[in-house]
Amino acid sequence: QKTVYRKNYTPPSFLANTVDLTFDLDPSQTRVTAKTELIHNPQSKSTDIVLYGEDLELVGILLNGRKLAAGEYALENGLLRITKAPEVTRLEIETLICPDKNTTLMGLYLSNGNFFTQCEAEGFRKITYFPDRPDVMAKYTVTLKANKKQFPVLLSNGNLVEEGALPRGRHYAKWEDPFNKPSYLFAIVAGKLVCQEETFTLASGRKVLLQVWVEKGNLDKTAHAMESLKHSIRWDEERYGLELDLDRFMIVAVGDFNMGAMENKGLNIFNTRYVLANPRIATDVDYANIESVVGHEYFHNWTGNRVTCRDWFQLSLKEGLTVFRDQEFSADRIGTKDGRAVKRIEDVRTLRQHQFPEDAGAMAHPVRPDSYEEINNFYTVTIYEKGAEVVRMYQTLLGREGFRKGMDLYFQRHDGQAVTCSDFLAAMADANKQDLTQFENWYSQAGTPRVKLRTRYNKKAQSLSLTLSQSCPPTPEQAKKRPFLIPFAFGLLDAKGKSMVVNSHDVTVRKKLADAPSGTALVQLTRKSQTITLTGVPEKPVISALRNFSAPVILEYDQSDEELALLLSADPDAFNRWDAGQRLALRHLLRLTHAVQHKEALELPSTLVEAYRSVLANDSLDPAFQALALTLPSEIMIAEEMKEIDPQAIVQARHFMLQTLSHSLQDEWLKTYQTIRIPAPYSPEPDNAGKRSLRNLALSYLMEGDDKKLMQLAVTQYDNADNMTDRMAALTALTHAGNLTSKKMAERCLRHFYREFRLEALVIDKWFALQATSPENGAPEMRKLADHPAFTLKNPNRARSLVFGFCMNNMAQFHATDGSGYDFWAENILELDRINPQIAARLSRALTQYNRFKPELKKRARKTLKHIASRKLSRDTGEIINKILA
Ligand code: HT7
Ligand code: ZN
Repeated sequence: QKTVYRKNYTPPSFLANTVDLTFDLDPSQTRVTAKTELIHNPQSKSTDIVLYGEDLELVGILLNGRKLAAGEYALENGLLRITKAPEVTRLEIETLICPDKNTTLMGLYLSNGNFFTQCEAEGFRKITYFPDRPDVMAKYTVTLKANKKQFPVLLSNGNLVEEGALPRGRHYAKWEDPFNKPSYLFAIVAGKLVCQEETFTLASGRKVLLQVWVEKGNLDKTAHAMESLKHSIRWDEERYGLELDLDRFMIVAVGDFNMGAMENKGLNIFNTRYVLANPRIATDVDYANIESVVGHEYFHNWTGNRVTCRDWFQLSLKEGLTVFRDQEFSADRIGTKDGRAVKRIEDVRTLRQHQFPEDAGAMAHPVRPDSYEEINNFYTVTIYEKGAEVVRMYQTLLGREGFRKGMDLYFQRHDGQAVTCSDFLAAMADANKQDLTQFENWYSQAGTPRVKLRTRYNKKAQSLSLTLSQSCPPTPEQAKKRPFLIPFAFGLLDAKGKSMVVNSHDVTVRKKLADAPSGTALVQLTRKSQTITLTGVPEKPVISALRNFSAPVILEYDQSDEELALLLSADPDAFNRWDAGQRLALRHLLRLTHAVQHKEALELPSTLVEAYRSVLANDSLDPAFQALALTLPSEIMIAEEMKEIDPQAIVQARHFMLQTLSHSLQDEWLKTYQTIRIPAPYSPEPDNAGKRSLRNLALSYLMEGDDKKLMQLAVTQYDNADNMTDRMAALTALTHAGNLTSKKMAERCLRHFYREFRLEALVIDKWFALQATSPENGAPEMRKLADHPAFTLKNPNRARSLVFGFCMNNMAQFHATDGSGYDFWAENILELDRINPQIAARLSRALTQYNRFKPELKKRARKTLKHIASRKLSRDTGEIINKILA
């Protein structure tokens, strides 16, 4: 495998001015003519033109109007090289491609008979030979020609400048994008599509055309995406002063897509999952995800498109920043009492659930990686979610105003350029006249730092000393780490839970600290160990540490159950209130797991039960917050805390805690379930969604006991639901309850669900996922489901629902000691790898932490990994499997 290194970056030898593309669209053979004007880059010593190409049939090349003979260029390993090219070179290249054979969903492909493209990161080279790298930016003109009946709609980036009829039932459309862009932002769509459209007035008064394109049967599911787009446009104007720079902005939904969505300039292409919604098919979570992904892609228009990445090592420059922006957008949109905290909790949960394990495993890499074999493998939670945390830390350190100044300077300096993470850091530092040199370590070092807190209270002197020490475990190719600059926010509570004042010369009590209640102080931890002293502390306080999760670290701080219970009930920082509950639960889940392993009696202390009871009984809390506070840490989070992972013991311990909380608080759960009233008709507004999530959590706790009367509640809810959230929650509760009574009821509902929704692909995905994640179902059940006529590995959403659902979210069954789960996993990787290497490589990550599993599983996992490694693998899957085995 060829490794690409960041340190080897060299500027492109030629830059492109203009690109004029013509597509003669035909499913089995599409002809592409690419006329590119290239100009030598004074920053490069080379005079060779280097063009990338993959799976292309080259028909011919003209250079400044002259046909090149075969000996005048070299074509080797996907590189077309023209040596000693003139200073200004006009190239005309003709290629043939086969969209109907393209199952990778990169480049030009077909989905349900319509044409789509996906060019990020390196898909443009599957369309034509081109300097397919993000630092080559050009103006594109695109002409699409196709059969009119089969492909009535022809779309590309920018503005439609011409359209008309052609002989033999064909027609054409010509598009011009007024902005310079790298090839990865190029897109076309052609086929039978319809749209919902609206004229929207920007803050400046300029009018723009907004369109959401879907297949005909889905026109009743576009309203929420359109609303989300309008809210996104407004938010970016208000928060960052950024205006939509185009006259026309399109979103197109496609059923076959490798990721969530793609920010092609003016022509965003979306997985149907992040566009289509109506109450019948979409849950509250789907609605929220659609809003956030529509926002994300729209925000890329500035952070990614207007200012793009110099090379793919800088991916987090656009992704981390844009995730941060979409997180802030969604947090602002919630608008309930603890809305921003609720969003913060959800985001940190994602980070802990997915990114922390990645950072602790074989695929750990810095936010700005140093090398890769296949760039598609680096669209990771580290680049996206940890990258967003890194951006958030600038805001925490500089305040919201300081952060905005940094953003303004970033655009002022770099609009229209392809830049690096260091350029972003420099803009933040310069706009605020701060030295952020040490902050660079967040970009260059992998691994989750651990921050240890030790406190000493001196009653006589009324002083409190806090000693903060940081460390970071070794990660692949990085044994030793330099200290990070860690913004550490904290506050103090007295024994009654009242905030205490923080007095110290060592910390900043910042009024403008975003999302911090008064009394929150900020320490900049820069050394390996640092002690600060607080004075005028009249009593030994309870410390609320790392408020609002001010840095992506693991906090090591021993607090008693009583202290955690106090924080859970009284911390004015809502995030830390939630986190105290999680730490309390996690501590006992670990203790219970240990007890299961050693066949000891299982018990839950009353502190925990009572702490939960008071959260549930407290009507003044935001229901969405209550639901999060009463949701136990996941199995993966428990595993993360264990030296040697024992999946079966974890699942059993967690199940015991759920059952105990179900029994001990049964009256409260029932009361919550019966008294929460949600206005009809259904609306996905956060206020109602929050109530539904608490009500449905109560239902799932009630299902933990094998009580027929309680089970009937779920069946009734399933039968009467007027929306997918309630229907799905009831079905999940029944399917996952795992007792005989629920099983029979679940079977009937599952059959009904399939019949009712068989024509809605996204709902059938839910049907598969629900069964794949049921603790009752093992590899044999998965095989049966994989034989279902509605199952196919060719569609990534469907593959994700069943295979990923089982391998990533069904801990006990996937890690079955007989190895049946691993065998199922291996078979699917090998089959998928022939169809779609990107998706196969993602599935391969299920065992990145195999080294930490108990010995018998570790051995079995290694055998399976070796079996996969012995086969011929794609570059994508090969990189992951080999790194896991290394
Ligand atoms: N920037 C987009 C990346 C993307 C992608 C990457 C590889 C293969 C397929 C892909 N589809 C979309 C997504 C985003 O972050 O907005
Ligand atoms: Zn993105």
